[in-house]
Amino acid sequence: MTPLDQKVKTSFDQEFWDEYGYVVIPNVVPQANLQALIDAIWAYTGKDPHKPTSWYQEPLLEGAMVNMSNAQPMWDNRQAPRLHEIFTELWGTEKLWVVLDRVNLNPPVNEQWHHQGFLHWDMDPTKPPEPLFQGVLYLTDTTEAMGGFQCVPGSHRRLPEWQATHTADEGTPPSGSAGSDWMMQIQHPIKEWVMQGLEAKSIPGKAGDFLIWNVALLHGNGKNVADQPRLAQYISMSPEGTARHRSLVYGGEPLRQARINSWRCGPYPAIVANALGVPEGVINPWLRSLLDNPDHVHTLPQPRSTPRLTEAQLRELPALLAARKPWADADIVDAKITGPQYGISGSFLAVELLSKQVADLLKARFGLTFTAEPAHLTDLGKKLLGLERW
Ligand SMILES: O=C(O)CCC(=O)C(=O)O
Repeated sequence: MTPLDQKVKTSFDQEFWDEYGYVVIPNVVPQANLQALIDAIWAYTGKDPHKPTSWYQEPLLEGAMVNMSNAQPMWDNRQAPRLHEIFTELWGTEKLWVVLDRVNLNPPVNEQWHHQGFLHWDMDPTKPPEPLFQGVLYLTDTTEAMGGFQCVPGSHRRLPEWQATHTADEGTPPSGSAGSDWMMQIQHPIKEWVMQGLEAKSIPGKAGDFLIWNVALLHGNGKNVADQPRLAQYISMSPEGTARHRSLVYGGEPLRQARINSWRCGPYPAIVANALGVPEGVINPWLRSLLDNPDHVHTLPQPRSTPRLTEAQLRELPALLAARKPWADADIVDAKITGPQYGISGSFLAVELLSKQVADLLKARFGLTFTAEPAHLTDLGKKLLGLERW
């Protein structure tokens, strides 16, 4: 029996879940947590909720995703006991790890931001779905027009029908289409088949609502045609010792260490960002780009606030980094390679490890002082991370 077959769920309407493939549970975290995370997202991105022009500055990533992962308010939501109760019911075990996922800030479309929304699966649609659950926490009241979560209700039941009547080859997107990318924004044969007679629906919600969906549900987020940005945090849990990356990954001890490292190194990108005078959300893609192309070290991101480093230190920094080559350190290279196996946290880990190396270099060379306290974890949070075992 898989967890999906269990019929005893007290948190939500089982019939609705079976029929539509998602369910909304209200008030899963205290309202104060929501505001703390909203403030943290604005600070991370360097945007101002009251200045719409700032919403369209960098970082503005595909899907309106924001790559923050270890901020204290994110952990405060992840370790909210109510959320753990819900996933305990779903999985039939309390021994869970939380997915080290990210947040979303989707501003209204305009001439700079054309996000039309997307629908996709985070699984291989030619393979039978695993009993996996994904979740999104609404940080603000979100109307249908705001580009929040959208899905094709019932598509989770149609997908196995497609699989029963087609071969995997028939699911291959035509060459030249973007159907094989994870967003599946353009034509994809399985998506088209599954959607016949069904409709995409935007799911509105109140601040503090938690929407859980079945991994087999065609889902994504929408086009924001309102006047306020959509803000949300992705939260999911899977059994201890696993991560979610298209399918369930059993990572054992290396995965546990990677997760702990990610949490421990979580404060360092902000330290580097402050040293350079840019928001953390701008330093993140720059550090990420060094992993692929170290030549990017010669172009520092433009300061947006007063850097902690002096002008002379900033001038010296590229040559210093080019000589030290922290991106070539074995643990960083390893984290980059193994990233996909660890789900989203793996790709973050390489950046976090790199930022620690850079911060340590700034300390050794320029005497930069800092404290790097990882997010505070409750007893539950320690288990949900893997710092302590269940
Ligand atoms: O932004 C959303 O609510 C949907 C996110 C999504 O598609 C995903 O996490 O896979």
